Amino acid sequence: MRYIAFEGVDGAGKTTVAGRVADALRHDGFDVVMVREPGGTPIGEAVRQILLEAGESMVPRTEALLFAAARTQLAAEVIEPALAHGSFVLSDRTVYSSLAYQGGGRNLGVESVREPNVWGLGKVWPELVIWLDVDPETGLSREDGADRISNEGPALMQAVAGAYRALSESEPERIHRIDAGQDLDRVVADCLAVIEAAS
Ligand code: Z5A
Repeated sequence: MRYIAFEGVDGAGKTTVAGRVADALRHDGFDVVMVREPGGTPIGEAVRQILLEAGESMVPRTEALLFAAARTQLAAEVIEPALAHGSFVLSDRTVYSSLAYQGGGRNLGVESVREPNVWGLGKVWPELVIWLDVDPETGLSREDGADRISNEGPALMQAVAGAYRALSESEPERIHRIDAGQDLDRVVADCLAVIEAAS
């Protein structure tokens, strides 16, 4: 399994942990491509700016479709070629963020949000999802910057955390929960163990 997602509420440690896992895989001789969502391509970064900095007037369906559009570009331009080349792709957020934030957090419904993403991504779907599970309050306290979505605070993040839990129960073979409240070294070691077991 080469397309690996790092998921979780804000401040769960996705960026930090994905970086440490990439270092370990590279140390073992693997080629690793790291991407982040939204972003990772010129079009995706432009969409990211709109998503994170637009005013409060953005309606939830627009938000969901913009995330899906940025992701579709990333899949075609970066992820599919990297996987074809045999690289690991470690992604800081993926379609599972949309299912949790827009599907669960915004109440659009997981299956409604899945649809445009399936259309956009085709087969380029995360094979392994590492869900860094941390109490949303702890996650928010770890963050040093804020954006339009994180500014909405604990209620949205509790709904998102609940959505991740429900997703992990409905796709247990793909989504692996890691206790991200642990010491960082322990979190990284647990992730590497999951990846090794899935390989
Ligand atoms: N979003 C969405 O709604 N729908 C979607 O489809 C997608 C995204 C793709 C993206 O912002 C926003 O878009 C996000 C979800 C939404 N917003 N909100 N709200 P982003 O990518 O810029 O921000 P983020 O995803 O919230 O990531 P983050 O703030 O960068 O958090 P993180 O990557 O999970 O955490 P971190 O930066 O690795 O770590 C934060 C700090 O905690 C840092 O100082 C670490 O050293 C520390 N840390 C990490 N792990 C530990 C442990 N285990 N112990 C102690 N300290 C730790």
